[in-house]
Amino acid sequence: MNKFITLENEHLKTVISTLGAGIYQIYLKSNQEIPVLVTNTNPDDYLTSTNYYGKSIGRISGRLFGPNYQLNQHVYDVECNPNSPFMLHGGKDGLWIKTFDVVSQKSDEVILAYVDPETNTFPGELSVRVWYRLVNKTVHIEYQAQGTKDTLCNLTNHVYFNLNIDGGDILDHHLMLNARKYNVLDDQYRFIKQANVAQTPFDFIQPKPLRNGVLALLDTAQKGLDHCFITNSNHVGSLFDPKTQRRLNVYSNYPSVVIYTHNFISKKPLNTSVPQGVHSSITFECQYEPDGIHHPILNSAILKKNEPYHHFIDFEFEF
Ligand code: FUC
Repeated sequence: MNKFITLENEHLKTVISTLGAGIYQIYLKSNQEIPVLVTNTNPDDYLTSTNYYGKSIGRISGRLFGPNYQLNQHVYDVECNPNSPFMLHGGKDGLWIKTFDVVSQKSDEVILAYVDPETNTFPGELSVRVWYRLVNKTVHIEYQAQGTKDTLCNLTNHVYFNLNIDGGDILDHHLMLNARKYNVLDDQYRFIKQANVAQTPFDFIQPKPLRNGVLALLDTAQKGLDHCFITNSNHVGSLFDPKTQRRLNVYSNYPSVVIYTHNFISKKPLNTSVPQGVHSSITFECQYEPDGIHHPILNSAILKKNEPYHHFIDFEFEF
């Protein structure tokens, strides 16, 4: 049974769900409580949405292509999504749909835990802890995991940001990414090669409005940004809304980030006036590169038996 848990300090209020160890909403506390996440208006829709609003994603994030992968001379079958050549975001039994236990809780922090059982796709049990902590104007996320066998592990969070939800879509938000390379994808999202962002719609080395980059990709299979950027700093990037002067700075010790501009529709009601949520918001899915096990140039996301997995993502707000 899911529980919603509210964390609060003098600057932020955050609503956490035990189902999917997710973030349902983040409020900036100024003269009013300002929501900055696009999400389902109905909490029940949020719990089962395959747009993964705010959810913790794992064991793998992004697409793991089938029919299988090899690890330690053993071939593991990939349980692909229906009518897909890949598993997306851990598949139908991914962490996004699992109910986590509350291990400890204070007014401004909570630790959630879940033990993911062995499956045909993922060897060994994986003990996962997700720690949410409010520190001044930062939502701090820590992922800890440990497996009983060598396995794949690539955990992230899937919140959709809009710093001015009442202002419509995010195409006039300014994005900056500390990333000089991105992963080129084919129409099925298979990794093709790494390429420089310079002089492409993926060049956000200098902050610029999202509009031109997103609209230049409308005719692609991705219909906008839905790509992995190779970051060259713990400061992943920043999002700025010129109308409200609000800013989000993202920090992580992951080597890459998938940026997704909500290019596909939501069939369920959202807290935005943008029709079906298209381009209403943007994710910063900090992670290892998707499908890395199949491409030696990428990080494989292999977690060795009993090796500690420890990553963080910080969402720091200026307002
Ligand atoms: C796929 C992913 C995106 C996002 C969306 C809900 O398109 O590539 O990153 O998770 O699903």
